[in-house]
Amino acid sequence: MIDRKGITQYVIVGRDQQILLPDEIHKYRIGKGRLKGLRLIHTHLKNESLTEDDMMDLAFLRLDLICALGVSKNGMPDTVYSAHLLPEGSNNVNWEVLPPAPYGNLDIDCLRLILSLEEEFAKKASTRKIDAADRAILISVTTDPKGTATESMEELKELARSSGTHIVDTLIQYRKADPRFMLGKGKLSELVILALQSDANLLIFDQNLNSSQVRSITDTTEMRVVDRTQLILDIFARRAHTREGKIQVELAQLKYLLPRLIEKNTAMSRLTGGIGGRGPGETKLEINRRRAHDRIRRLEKELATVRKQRAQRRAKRKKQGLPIISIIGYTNVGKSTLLNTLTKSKILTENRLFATLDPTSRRLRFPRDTEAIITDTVGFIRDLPKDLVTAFRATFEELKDADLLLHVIDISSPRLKQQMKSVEQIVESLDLNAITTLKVLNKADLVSKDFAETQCSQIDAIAVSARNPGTLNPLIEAMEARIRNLAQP
Ligand SMILES: Nc1nc2c(ncn2[C@@H]2O[C@H](COP(=O)(O)OP(=O)(O)OP(=O)(O)O)[C@@H](O)[C@H]2O)c(=O)[nH]1
Ligand SMILES: [Mg+2]
Repeated sequence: MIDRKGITQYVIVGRDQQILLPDEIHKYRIGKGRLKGLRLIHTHLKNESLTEDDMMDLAFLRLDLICALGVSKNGMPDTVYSAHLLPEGSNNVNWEVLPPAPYGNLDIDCLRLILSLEEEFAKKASTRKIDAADRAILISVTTDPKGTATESMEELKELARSSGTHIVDTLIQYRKADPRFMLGKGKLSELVILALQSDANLLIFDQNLNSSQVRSITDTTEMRVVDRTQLILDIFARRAHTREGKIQVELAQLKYLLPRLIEKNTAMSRLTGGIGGRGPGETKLEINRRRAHDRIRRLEKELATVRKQRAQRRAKRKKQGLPIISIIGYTNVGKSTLLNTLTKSKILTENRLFATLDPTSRRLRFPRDTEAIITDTVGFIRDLPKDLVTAFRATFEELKDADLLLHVIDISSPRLKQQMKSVEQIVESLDLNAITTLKVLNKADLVSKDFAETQCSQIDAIAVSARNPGTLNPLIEAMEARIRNLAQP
């Protein structure tokens, strides 16, 4: 067993089949959310690769790395087999087996690998708060009328579902928010019992909580507590695939978490974990804050670089001189589906909130040979978290390039009116009012023809079913007409 400094800490002699690890190893320093600080290097006398037992040791001891040195027939070192844990495995595999390497030709920068793994682990601990195995109770404390409150709860349910959480119960209390516990004291004790009965481990609040509320509720219920903003941020974190998307989301998360950092909070343990001792006289909280600030600064720098590339692409698109049509709308209304059908593309569409995070552009050729660029982007939601809007500023800024906005609305949603209003508010706050907008009522297949017609004339919109290309002609004509209008001096 070798420590981070490369010093041998334990030498263990076993039999050909097995080595017994002494108890002390289990007690060896182990930090929360961190790896053990020890690599286990052992021999495999028949030059066989890593076994299931090896993987168990790797996982249970949270070893930095496990390595088997294969021995050749003539007793010489042969092949080196190694593996390490993964912060986020795929398909239930939570480790990575490195390619076997000949002993004489081994090239692993061990320390660097381990430190970067630790950072990843810690990042997961700090920013990912929700797990597929979580059983959540959704809670709303509100003075809104019943209709508004239940609709907001429905949306919270969809958000929770999109984050992969299992919802075990919901609870609405109609009252003014309690400054300490959000809920009333009596309701809170009811909640504790409910949680016990339903085996819940996570509380999700529809209202945003301040740090002292988070702490009081956590202390009293002994459950994890998350608010709507964190839930949205969490979904974004899962969906971010590009470098830019990832940086933007982590920035938003850090900025949201920073003022909510509390002394006892282990949520940011990453930031104290790993290398570098504490400075003189600093509390853990101060270190947490300082590291969060440092990381924010680093991410912002990196983001600036990534954005330069985006700006170049954007400039190139502008140079082509083609009109730009941007699809906007509430999340999950069918924006990406519409882009796919219009341009015969295959970008990801899903019955989940925020399936799309990264903007996509495609060329669109109209029947009368007009050409345009059509773009799809991240969906909107009521009370879009401020830190997210800031982090995604560049993505939203691009909307300003649009010559025409397609505002897609889900006609089958019971929350159609509120969703439209939220989108209009966001459009205004992003300064996009001046751009010509075409309203599109999507998912018309899910409602009666009559209803679709009434809605269309009421809000001056065109009904389509984005999944069905046969329904798109009126929309295509309307788009082409507007685009041609623009071309006229
Ligand atoms: N019935 C019906 N379902 C549709 C239609 N258009 C889209 N959908 C479904 O609605 C869901 C959301 O579609 P997306 O295209 O991913 O929606 P989006 O607006 O891009 O959503 P986000 O990217 O998550 O904001 C998917 O399950 C689609 O299959 C339609 O015309 N009719
Ligand atoms: Mg989409």
